[in-house]
Amino acid sequence: MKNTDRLFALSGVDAILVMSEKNRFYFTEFASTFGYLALFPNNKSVFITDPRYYEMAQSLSSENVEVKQIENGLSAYGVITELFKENSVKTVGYEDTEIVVTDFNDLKDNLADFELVGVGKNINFVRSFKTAQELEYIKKAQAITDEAFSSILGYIKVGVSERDIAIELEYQMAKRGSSGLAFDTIVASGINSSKPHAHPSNKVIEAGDAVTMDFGARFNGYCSDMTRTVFVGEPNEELRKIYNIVTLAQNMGINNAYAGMTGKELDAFCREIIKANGYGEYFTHSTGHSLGIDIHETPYASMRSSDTLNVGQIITCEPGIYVTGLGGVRIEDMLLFEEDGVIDLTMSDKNIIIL
Ligand SMILES: [Mn+2]
Repeated sequence: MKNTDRLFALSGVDAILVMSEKNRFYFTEFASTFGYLALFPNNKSVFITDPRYYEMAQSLSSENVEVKQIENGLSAYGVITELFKENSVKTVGYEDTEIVVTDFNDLKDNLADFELVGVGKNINFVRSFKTAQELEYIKKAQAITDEAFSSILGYIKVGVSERDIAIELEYQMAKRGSSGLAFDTIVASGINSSKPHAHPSNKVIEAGDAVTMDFGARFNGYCSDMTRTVFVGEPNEELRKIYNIVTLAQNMGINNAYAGMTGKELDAFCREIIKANGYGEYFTHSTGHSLGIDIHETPYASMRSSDTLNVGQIITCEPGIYVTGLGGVRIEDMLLFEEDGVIDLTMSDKNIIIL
């Protein structure tokens, strides 16, 4: 069970009701499709679920989580209300960032005796500081991703389709222990590579194509994310130039990243290089995002981001240049902020690869 002291210090409520699957998983590391997690100050918590999970959830008791069962036919809110009253709760934090309107209306009706306070942003903020164990999972997910990339290079050749490459990448990640995809794999070749988030199609690789692959694995519920662009046969002069500018921009971001900077500053380090080389208008997305259980988490690195990038947080650095009719290049690594700079969690080579 995750320590919740920081969350309560930020939120100033008597209890927090966690309803979303991902946040239940975050706090407990117990995967369930149904349940409520009631958090109280001083790391006291109660997991409320139905008979489908009750027996499995007993493993949580070793983590000092009390497990309560909703009896057949009764409502979860009955159990929750009783629990809050026993604990003299007046204010209840809820996930305003996750809950849909109908569930919110239900929540208001059923917990009318308590004052409801949105704490979703606080949960997201706390989640952005990775624990040693979470970092281990993310590093393992990235190691799987790096190995899958090395293994795919011999497979990419003229005549193989984008879909085939995506399937092979996914197979190689699964074989190495990925429990699922961090997100839908992107493989974009030739003129398709000018679309940053193109879906893999039946287009086959042709000589001279840029092939951009953006993909990630999952390990124990945690994501990795990397992008590489490789060339099949000699790229034309402009694509080669673009590759060098994107590499330079990404290096500028990585080498100048420090804890305490803003997401806007990190974005600017990459963006200015691309602008100075005449491709400013072709870098059409932001520089990076954090990740964890979700593939996109706070903090963000963009032109508008006022997020501070702190020790213990992760951010991707993924500049790109996309020219319609020609193709595109993106290179993405995951960075971990430490006291004296960043650690690049992505091991794959960034020197131009011509297959
Ligand atoms: Mn990404």
